[in-house]
Amino acid sequence: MNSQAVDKRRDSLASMCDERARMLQDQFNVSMNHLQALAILVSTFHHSKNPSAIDQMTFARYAERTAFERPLTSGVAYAVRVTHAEREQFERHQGWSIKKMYSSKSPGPGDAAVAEIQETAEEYAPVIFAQDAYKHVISFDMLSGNEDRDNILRARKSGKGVLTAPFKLLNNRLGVISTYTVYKSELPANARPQERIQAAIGYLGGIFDVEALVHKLLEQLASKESIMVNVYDTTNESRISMYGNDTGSGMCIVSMLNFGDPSRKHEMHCRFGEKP
Ligand code: WA2
Repeated sequence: MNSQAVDKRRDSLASMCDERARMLQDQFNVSMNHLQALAILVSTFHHSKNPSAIDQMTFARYAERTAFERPLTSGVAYAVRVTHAEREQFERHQGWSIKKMYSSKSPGPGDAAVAEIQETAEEYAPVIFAQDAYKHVISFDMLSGNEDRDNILRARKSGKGVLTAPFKLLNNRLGVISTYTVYKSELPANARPQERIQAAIGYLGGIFDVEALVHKLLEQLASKESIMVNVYDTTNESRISMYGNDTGSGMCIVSMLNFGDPSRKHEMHCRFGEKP
């Protein structure tokens, strides 16, 4: 191939990659916005009403009926803040006890620290509502898993939507969790981090099923030539694959992705597929 033809191929790959990256980013953004709206719904109809107007059945039904608004998520869940002093009364009221995540399997190297924190826990974040596909997380303390814990602490300090790196969820699928905090209604918009931490009362999480839903999204884009897409979390030096199998060599185009959490970085890498 002459250099002009190579340039032309590169341009065509770049425009296809950008189109895919923009589409993925838009769908991510739309999903995140709707998660924030769900956090406001919980604040309005659960925390600001006595008695609450939301129970698990109501939440699950509403979440299911509005799932089309969150195209990259496979479910949502809501965890509530419970202090150690409130624990007993909370458990009696719910009719179940707060459980640690990952305690059924034998502890791995990273789990000892989590268990230790848990023994002296001052507070918990048990899930009380979940979309049906994630009913199994109800009663689990989201502060007892490293990724979920980091997300919750970061979300409530910042007041913004935050993301985990891709990790293996309780259902053994690869996922990314996005978290929005629900605050006591009197928190001013310009509150300081310390005030935010104190005023947090719950955490709304969206579960992004990147494996399945990114695939579905990319499939909708027809192209003459097959194109291989990989998505990475490039926040740390050792990048984490979010989507794709990273095979192939040759021309590779990198498109930037912005998923709305400034402390995480993502990239889309595109190559032409095998010649038919
Ligand atoms: N939801 C579903 N499966 C999981 C999980 C999770 N977290 N963590 C591990 N597997 C209620 O950020 C608050 C949801 C956490 C939200």
